[in-house]
Amino acid sequence: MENKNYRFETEAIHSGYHSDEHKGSLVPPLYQTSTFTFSSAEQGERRFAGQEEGFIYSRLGNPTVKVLEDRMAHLERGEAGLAFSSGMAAVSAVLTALTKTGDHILCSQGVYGCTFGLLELLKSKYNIDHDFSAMTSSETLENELRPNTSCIYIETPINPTMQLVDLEMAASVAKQRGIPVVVDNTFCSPYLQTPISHGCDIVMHSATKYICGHGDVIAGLVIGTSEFIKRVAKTTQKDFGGTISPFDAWLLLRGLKTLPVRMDRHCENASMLVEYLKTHPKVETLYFPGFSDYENDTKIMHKQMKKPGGLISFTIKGTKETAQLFMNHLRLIKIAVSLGDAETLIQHPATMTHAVVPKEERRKMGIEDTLLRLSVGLEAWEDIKEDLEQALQNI
Ligand code: LCS
Repeated sequence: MENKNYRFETEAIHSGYHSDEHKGSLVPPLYQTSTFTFSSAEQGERRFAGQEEGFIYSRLGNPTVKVLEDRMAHLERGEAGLAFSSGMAAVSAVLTALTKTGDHILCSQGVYGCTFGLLELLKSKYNIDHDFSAMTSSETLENELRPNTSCIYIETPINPTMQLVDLEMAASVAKQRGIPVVVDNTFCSPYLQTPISHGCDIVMHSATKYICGHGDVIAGLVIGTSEFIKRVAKTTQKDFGGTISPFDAWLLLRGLKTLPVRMDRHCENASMLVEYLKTHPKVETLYFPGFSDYENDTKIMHKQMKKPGGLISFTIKGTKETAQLFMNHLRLIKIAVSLGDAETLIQHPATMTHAVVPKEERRKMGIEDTLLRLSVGLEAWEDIKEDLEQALQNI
């Protein structure tokens, strides 16, 4: 594509790919190969020494994967991107690149259950400590930073409680201390939020979700400065080896083309369902950016998000068993973890995505036993509503 800045919808289809470099193929070709041949022993030596550009071995780089990495860097407003075999491979490569034994990570008040598990593992095995912070103001955030804090790690909206963190505020505090802010942008995708344009340093994704959009890939992505991405590519990605397969990268490129169209529909459907759920007598509390009681969330949403997104969390009046009974009555909506797919999915965080988080910690994060998380799909919203309605009538 020519060197011009197009709008997001156009960049999602074209950026990072030049068909003239690939025999005119409209779609980026799938280089399903583990390795690349050298024309001579000397060429192999030069490539390994970094004296000549070119591919070596698909764990170290692959042309299909490179298109995905360049496209995502563009969409996230970063300098460079790196693709991984899962979101957790991306999180662990970033956190281990940014820390050493004795360091401390300051983390948003909630995170995905396996990210919590990774933080616990880093603490018990490598003495890399962490704290959770509500991050409600620059004063509280400053007070919670320790001399050995080596990065701030943020999910916004937080999985699954949907609280928001003010990215500009976090970035300005971190800048004064010279430490990077890492943002897990999985819930928004770059269509709804670009943390780098709010001063944050590193963005990561579980690409399994909205980036893929079709529920058929597990993958992760990291975007940051060229210097940081190069460092991760040569260390915690290359040596831990959480590399994406070329076919999965190819599927993600296909998914990305429709990201804006899909996100608009996810968001429209979610807003309609929020309207329905917010006054339902069997729903206790609803968590959705702009609708929740969290202090300042509406202001933060308008500042950094294009739209509130496609995920709704809510508590059911009753007990854990009432919540489970409700799930069991659903017919169209599937009981499954993951999110961002065409199919509407529902899950019970306390016993599923956040079951690894001890009950006391779950409470602090706001994950009650009656909390459910709905990933609103692309079906007709009326059909999703009717399914919710009949299941709510049955409890
Ligand atoms: N970050 C966030 C915010 C996530 O929601 C997940 C997975 C990950 C990272 C890890 O990505 P993965 O390795 O699975 O690609 N979240 C899940 C969820 O909420 N339900 O199932 C998986």
